[in-house]
Amino acid sequence: MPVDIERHGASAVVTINRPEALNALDLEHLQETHEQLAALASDRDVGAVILTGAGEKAFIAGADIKYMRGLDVQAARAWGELGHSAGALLETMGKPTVAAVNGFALGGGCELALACDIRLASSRAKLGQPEINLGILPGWGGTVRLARTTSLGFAKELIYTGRVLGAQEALERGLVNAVYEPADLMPQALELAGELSAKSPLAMAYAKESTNLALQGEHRGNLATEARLFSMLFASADQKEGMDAFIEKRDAVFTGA
Ligand code: DAK
Repeated sequence: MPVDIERHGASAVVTINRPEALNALDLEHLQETHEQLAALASDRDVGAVILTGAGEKAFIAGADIKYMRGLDVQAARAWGELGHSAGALLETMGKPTVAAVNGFALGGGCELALACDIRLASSRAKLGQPEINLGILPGWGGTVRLARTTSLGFAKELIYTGRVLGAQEALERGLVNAVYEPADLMPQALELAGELSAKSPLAMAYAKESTNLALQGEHRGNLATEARLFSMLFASADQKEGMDAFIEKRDAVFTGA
């Protein structure tokens, strides 16, 4: 299969399966990734999604350069839109998305990791936006999301030079949330996804929706959205359960109601 899906309880692991090309995304793999993400987004049994790459070397070494080489303007536009749409699914689906960056995350690979809510990296990971060296620019959201995740000045440095970072520097720059030994990466990602899946799905979806607004749009409007989403949660059974559990000194059991 071009993309493997594994369920671990309420967590789904999406693995790009093309290790012979360092999981570079050609049309088949990108389309399948997109389809699988769309299906997981609407699956109420899934509480969190982990994105990773097959093998020990790569997360995703980018869009497939050999495929892209021959694209004309129209095909490049459709290709760009498909990548954007995959990124938008990761960024906006109403459940947390975690990138388990197990090796090279370059170009479009770094961009899909940036579209995830949280990035965990192996100590062997290498991240960057080397598109400038191919005569193009990051086209799946990298120019925007890298600046939002790190800083504008650092994003410009990486995008203009194409420099590739090790995991430790990525951590220091805020590009990844944590770094683990390679063998510990997936257990840690599963533990985090399991923890997030146990929260109230509605509170999680609203928390994600509101937090996604943080660095864009109009400040007062964003605060108003937060207040509206906050108050709507008081119509949920999970809000009562969460507060009852605190008062009764027990763990909450959320149902999504
Ligand atoms: N595309 C195609 N094949 C790739 C690939 C890629 N991005 N990355 C690796 N491979 C293939 C290699 O060609 C090689 O295949 P064979 O030659 O054996 O058939 C195999 O994977 C193993 O790679 P290497 O032999 O090169 O392995 P090394 O360990 O020596 O080097 C490396 C690993 C990751 C440093 C190197 O493979 C590398 O530099 N790869 C390219 C990384 C890169 O430049 N990534 C960015 C791609 S550009 C758009 C929107 C978005 C985008 C484009 C357009 N629009 C809006 C239209 C996105 C662009 C990108 O992602």
